[in-house]
Amino acid sequence: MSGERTAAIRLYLINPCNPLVSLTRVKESRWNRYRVWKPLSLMVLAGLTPADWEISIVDENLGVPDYSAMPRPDLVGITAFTSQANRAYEVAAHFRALGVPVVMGGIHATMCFDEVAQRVDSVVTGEAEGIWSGLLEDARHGSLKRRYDGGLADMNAVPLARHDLLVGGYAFGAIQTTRGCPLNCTFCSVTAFNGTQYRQRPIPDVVREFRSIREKLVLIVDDNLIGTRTEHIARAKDLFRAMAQANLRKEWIGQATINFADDEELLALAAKAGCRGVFIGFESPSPEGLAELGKKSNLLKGRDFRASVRRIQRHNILVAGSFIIGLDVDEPGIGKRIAEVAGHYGVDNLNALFLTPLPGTRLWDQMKLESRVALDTFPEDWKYYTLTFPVARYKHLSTDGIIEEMISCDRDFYSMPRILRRVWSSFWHRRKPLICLAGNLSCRRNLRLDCKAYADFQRQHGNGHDWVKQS
Ligand code: B12
Ligand code: SF4
Repeated sequence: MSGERTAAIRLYLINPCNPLVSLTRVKESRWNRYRVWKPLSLMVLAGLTPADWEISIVDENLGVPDYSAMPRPDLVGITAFTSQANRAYEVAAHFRALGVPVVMGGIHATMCFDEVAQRVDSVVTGEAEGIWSGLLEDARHGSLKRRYDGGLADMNAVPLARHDLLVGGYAFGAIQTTRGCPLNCTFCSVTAFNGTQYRQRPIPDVVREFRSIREKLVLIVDDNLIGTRTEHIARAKDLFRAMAQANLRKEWIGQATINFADDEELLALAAKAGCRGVFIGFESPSPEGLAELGKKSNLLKGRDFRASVRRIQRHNILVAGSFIIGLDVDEPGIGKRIAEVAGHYGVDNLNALFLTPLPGTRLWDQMKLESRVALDTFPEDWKYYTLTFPVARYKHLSTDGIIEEMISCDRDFYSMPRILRRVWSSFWHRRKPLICLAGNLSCRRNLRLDCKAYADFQRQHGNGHDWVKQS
């Protein structure tokens, strides 16, 4: 872009797809529609953009458009998780070949600045609130800098996201009420990216933004919706009270640590504010595993996970439990063990993932040091960093072995008798048996697709990178 322009300036904000990501396989199961989520980062960027920019948000998860048939933009902004980096570079190359400047931001750009800087015109590291309007001014004058570092934003500066720009095609809307996480688990990027300081948006902003969301169902994307300290919980209660009082008529799901279960008033307020489901990271069935991952909050002495899950469910809130396979303490049989433990805890859904070193995490540093990052032909291999492929060398499990563990975990947990038992329990406790059934059947159906993806992966990568064989 060169020279000053007074007419509207065209900005494309793009969320690249990853063809290997099962979450978007809507065709295979209608219920997968409920797993395609809105790219909130781009709606926030749009909220920060002055009115004289004409903005189009493109979410490739809904289908890859024919960019050459679209009007030429003046500037392209791309967001990407690590698993989307390859596709992000393809999109960037397309527009750069047309002479359109490309800016990339988000978690991958922040963690892998050097790699990204080689492929786009300008890289934004950190949160965008403090630098986006200046960047747009620079773009307008044809003087984009190579790097803008937004650091951590002041939560008063977080704009209302432009929910009006992405309508149709989604089952859930999305909103954020806090950033950062007071915990610092070894495998997680959140603390490295958003900091340990737990920052909360002003409650009136959240309520106002909620009102602008069209969808009845909403994902609250916060990594840790309630926090850990007394003052965090007090704020969460205030937020839920304000949401209930505003009579938003929304139902929402969120992410929290297991301490969500420890406060009856908090649970009652969350349910009243529309909470219908919560993702909880249990991570490992053993205290040794939890210690290895630095998940201190789950190590509380005397914690009874089963009773905690029940307490949450009593408020008509579904619990989806997440576990990780591939820890140094994990031995053959871990898959079945996780399925058993998740069944014992009584979670409604189980999400088991492979231990994955994501750039910028402590796990990454450790595995790099020990030469255990197996799939390291970057950027090509980033597409496997979805947590659904074994990309590392695992201490007691070969590549084939860990895949078998994952399959046996899912097969056990999603076996028909176990699904029916869960649905019956949900019915008996007057919860939501139909939603429980649909969610479980959808996961069971996806298992077949996962097995095919593993077979393709094994064909391409074999067992050549096994740690077990080498050590
Ligand atoms: C919601 C969410 C999802 C949704 C995605 C919704 C979507 N389409 O965006 C779902 C559930 C689908 C999902 C899936 C996955 N996720 Co996820 N997800 C999140 C979560 C919790 C919130 C993201 C969000 O909306 N944040 C709110 C926005 C406002 O913040 P933001 O994205 O950081 O954007 C700000 C800045 O980064 C910057 N910015 C961002 N993009 C751009 C672009 C430009 C041009 C500019 C200038 C600036 C900029 O400006 C924004 C405003 O400050 C994050 C954690 C987190 N704190 O970010 C994990 C997170 C991003 N996910 C993660 C992972 C690993 C995954 C998966 C790979 C695995 C999994 N099973 O969870 C999959 C794969 C997805 C894929 N397509 O490949 C990791 C990513 C780490 C990494 N290095 O990539 C995170 C950080 C969580 C973690 N524990 O480590 N995820
Ligand atoms: S509690 Fe969750 S969001 Fe917080 S550091 Fe651990 S895994 Fe990340």
